Amino acid sequence: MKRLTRKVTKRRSRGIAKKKHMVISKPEMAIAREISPLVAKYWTQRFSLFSRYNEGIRLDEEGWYSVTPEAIASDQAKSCRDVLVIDCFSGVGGNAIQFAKSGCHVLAIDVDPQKVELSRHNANIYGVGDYIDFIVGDFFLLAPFLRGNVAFLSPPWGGPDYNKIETFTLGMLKPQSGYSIFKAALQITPNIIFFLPRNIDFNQISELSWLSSPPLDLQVQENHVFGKLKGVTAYFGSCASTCSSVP
Ligand code: MGP
Ligand code: SAH
Repeated sequence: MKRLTRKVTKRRSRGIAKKKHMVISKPEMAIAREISPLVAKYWTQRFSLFSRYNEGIRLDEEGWYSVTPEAIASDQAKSCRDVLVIDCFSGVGGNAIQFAKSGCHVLAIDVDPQKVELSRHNANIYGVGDYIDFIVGDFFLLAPFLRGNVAFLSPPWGGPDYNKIETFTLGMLKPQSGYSIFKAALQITPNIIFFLPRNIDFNQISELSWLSSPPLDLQVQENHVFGKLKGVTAYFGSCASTCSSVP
């Protein structure tokens, strides 16, 4: 029977280009005036979301509050090199870009055609567009037909208000529960990386590993940017042994 590891590691992702936060050009000021109050908080973090933000990175409202900060996406991508990764909820490309940068080929799926266009555009800015196949589609319908070495899951958490809940449960994930999302991913591969809210119920994460028999190896990592906890990443199957566990 495979070993189940429940060690939680803290991973402080180094922030990127902190200095750039201090310099706001005139065109940027104009953009700042136009953005919605919801997006404003994330706009101030723009260089930790995409270090090449100033080269023309584009996001829509959901993209702003959902994109994985670059340093975290880069850490997550280090657990898999030179393999085929299915990014099942690819958004504006924060993760797909980092997987491609670490030598993986990526199948980036999103149900929203605008997101797919934005992620294609952003991937080209990072020079990795050729390593990503972009698909507009519903992950749940596509999953039975997909094969890959790693499935990456960063589904919607229900918007920025997720953090008002004391304990976030897998049932609160969208558009289906975390259990359904995980089961759909198991059709592709047992090597799954799941990016989850920082207030997630940790007991439920280990329940996911028991959906397979024998239970999947599991490693859980807390993801910090500039010392602030941003999310939690659960690595299942072979990803549990390859993820970085440096405190
Ligand atoms: P946050 O907690 O909304 O922001 O999102 P912040 O700045 O930590 O809030 P503060 O008020 O506590 O300071 C933190 C990170 O979580 C974002 O940068 C995204 O990477 C991730 N995230 C947030 N949401 C709402 C989602 C989501 O719906 N889906 C996914 N996949 N990631 C999300
Ligand atoms: N990791 C991404 C953010 C993902 S946000 C990044 O770094 O950019 C979650 C995404 O899931 C949203 O873009 C949303 O359009 C997409 N989504 C929601 N339901 C989906 C479904 N059934 N199939 C595929 N994508 C879906």
